[in-house]
Amino acid sequence: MEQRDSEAAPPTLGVGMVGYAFMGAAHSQGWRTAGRVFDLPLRPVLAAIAGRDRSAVRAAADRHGWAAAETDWRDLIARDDVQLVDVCTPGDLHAEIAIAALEAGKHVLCEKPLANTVAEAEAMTAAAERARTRGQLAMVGFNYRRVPAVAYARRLIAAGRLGTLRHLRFTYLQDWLVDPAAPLTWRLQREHAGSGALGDLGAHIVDLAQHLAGEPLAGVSALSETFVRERPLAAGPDGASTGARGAVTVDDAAVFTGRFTAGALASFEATRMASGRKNALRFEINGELGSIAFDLERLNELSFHDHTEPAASSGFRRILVTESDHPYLEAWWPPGHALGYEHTFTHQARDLVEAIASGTEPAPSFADGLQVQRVLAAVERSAAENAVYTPVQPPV
Ligand code: SOE
Repeated sequence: MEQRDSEAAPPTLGVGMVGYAFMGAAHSQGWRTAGRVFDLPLRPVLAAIAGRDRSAVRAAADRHGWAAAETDWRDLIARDDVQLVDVCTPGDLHAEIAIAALEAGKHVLCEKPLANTVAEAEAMTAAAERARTRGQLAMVGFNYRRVPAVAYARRLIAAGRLGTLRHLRFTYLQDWLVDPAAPLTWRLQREHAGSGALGDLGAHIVDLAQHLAGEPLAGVSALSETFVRERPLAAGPDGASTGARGAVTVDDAAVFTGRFTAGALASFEATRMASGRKNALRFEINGELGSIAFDLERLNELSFHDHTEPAASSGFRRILVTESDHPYLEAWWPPGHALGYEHTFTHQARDLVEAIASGTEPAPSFADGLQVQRVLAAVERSAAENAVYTPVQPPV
């Protein structure tokens, strides 16, 4: 970190990012805007971005505002102007890059899910714990915690407004794999993605459920399915289809139930086969004193039912989460001037920068990411055992 050169300019935090596809673009936006929207103790500087293809990574650097481009992530980690490494690659590279960055003395932000396996996530968490003793921090990118309405839901639950929780109902529905002609990208290959809808979407809702409940899941029971088992290989570099096909080696959908230690029951559904649903992350949580409901497709709103009110006039009411005392909103627009998906990445960057400046553990930590990974592994194990009981006719 550089020294302050005047009272007005905070010291800088050099960021290096590996990967520049969808998540790379989203994280770039977060790093670009966080220091302009919030008064941060450190000013993020987009120092360098890494990717294997020289011209593509240079184009990404220009488009997203990175000062330099590297074609080897090891060179990015070695740069003196990089103090934080942001890992936005497919899951199979998370562990190697994150551990190397931590061992090189950098802070790390890693996209979700933390890893492809529990063993990788354990190694990453151990590396993060060692790095912590040297003052470096590591965070996993579960960005939906940073939707203001979700952060406000957490506040209501923590303040006891729902009382003891009984039900947590989560779905995350997309439809980009409904078409059997959709190509076989890395997200459909176990060696790259670890799992399918489960790791990609299920990881988000498991993290949110545990975050909102304030405790980890104690057990799960699951079913999963790969509805389309073979797909055309992604087109070659010239864009032309090769005609070849390959096996889908991950789940298209996972449905599971869970139990929290304090007694609440949870249900989860993660699928990329829900025709008509684009990015529908929804939840409803019912407690003895009230309920909340949220839908990412209406992300500025939170529904709240206060069950302590007289029954005749109570019911779900819509809270427009755009007031300046709602989470993160102090820095944005006047009430009613809505936020969107991309703001979650600005909030994520802000929270990590503040944690680094104050030396406090960021959340979700790698240990939180490992906990989610353990739940995903338990879901896969339960689904593989396929303990489905056939309804039996009562004896006559
Ligand atoms: C793709 O399915 C995806 O981009 C996920 O990888 C993200 O984590 C989710 O936020 C949106 O959908």
